[in-house]
Amino acid sequence: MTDKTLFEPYDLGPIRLANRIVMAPLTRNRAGTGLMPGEYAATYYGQRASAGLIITEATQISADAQGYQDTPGLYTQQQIEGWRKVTDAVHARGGRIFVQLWHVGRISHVDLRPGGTAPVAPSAIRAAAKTFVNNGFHDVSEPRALALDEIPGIVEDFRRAAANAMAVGFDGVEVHGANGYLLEQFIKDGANTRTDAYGGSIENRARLLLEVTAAVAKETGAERTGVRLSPVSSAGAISCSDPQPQYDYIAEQLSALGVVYLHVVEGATGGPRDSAPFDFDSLRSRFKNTYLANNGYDLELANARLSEGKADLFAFGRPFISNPDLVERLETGAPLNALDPATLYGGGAKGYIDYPALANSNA
Ligand code: 8OZ
Repeated sequence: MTDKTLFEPYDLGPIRLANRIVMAPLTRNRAGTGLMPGEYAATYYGQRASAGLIITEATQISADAQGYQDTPGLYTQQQIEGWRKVTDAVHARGGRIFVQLWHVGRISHVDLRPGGTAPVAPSAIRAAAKTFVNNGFHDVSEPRALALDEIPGIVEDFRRAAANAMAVGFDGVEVHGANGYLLEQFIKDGANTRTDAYGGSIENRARLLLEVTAAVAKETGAERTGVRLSPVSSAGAISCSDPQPQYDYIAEQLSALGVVYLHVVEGATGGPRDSAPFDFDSLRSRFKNTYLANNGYDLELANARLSEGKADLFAFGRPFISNPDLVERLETGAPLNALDPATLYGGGAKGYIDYPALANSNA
């Protein structure tokens, strides 16, 4: 295989991607009034449409699902209509876009929550983590454990948001099962001490993720449903005593559901790839569809892993923030723009839609 294959089309289920480079979901905290996509969101995503696939920033399935200031939702009519501008902008430039559906669970703060109520979680275990609220970082609030009879409502909120996504022109949906948020809180025993059908065994801890994914896939088609996982990440101050058998099981079950891709954060989210021992090849071998590799990839590593057959698609995160035409730059060997960390979260156009494309690029 040659380096070229990264830049050749790839068939993701029914969707033809122009290349194998995926824009990772990136939280930017720039939602507008009513948590609809912000004023510049369509421009921002449209500028990045030369990615083979864009996965949007994490997007709330309900008011209950929010944990950070100014992150968008996909549950009100206004939000739904706001996303139409984004999908249109990406499609007008020949791009493909999935929306990442999100419930933060215990990573939240009472000041953001409907009625100032406690965040919901599998168990009443507070994370030693902070969230961005009231324009600053604050400790997350003490959560309460979801009652067994509340769980179908969570599944239903994911399903409804998936229906909204398809109605507004997304090419598919990614279930956010990673980074210490609600679905991962159920999966990992450091956050889940339940004794009902959603806690304890490997099967029980995987149950909510699998129920949500099945419900989403019923709305969108499994061939338009991806799932993101982070088996060994401690993002959100979470731990898991048995990640290998837990995630081997999940990969098998997601494969049986026919999910189109597994998006795997290999190592510590945004950190070292070798933070803990884990056999990621084991997930790939258990999952029959597309494997989307994430975490610290550059062109060299992506090419190496592609030629070894270790992954099909490769997610790039921060480089896409500062390089709207990242694919062209990687393909031509052009230098990359540097990232301004000060404008990552919150603010307006600066650091969002003003990173320059190459002079001859169409980004
Ligand atoms: C950075 C800041 C806030 C949220 C994730 C949705 O880690 C996030 C996130 C990232 O998945």
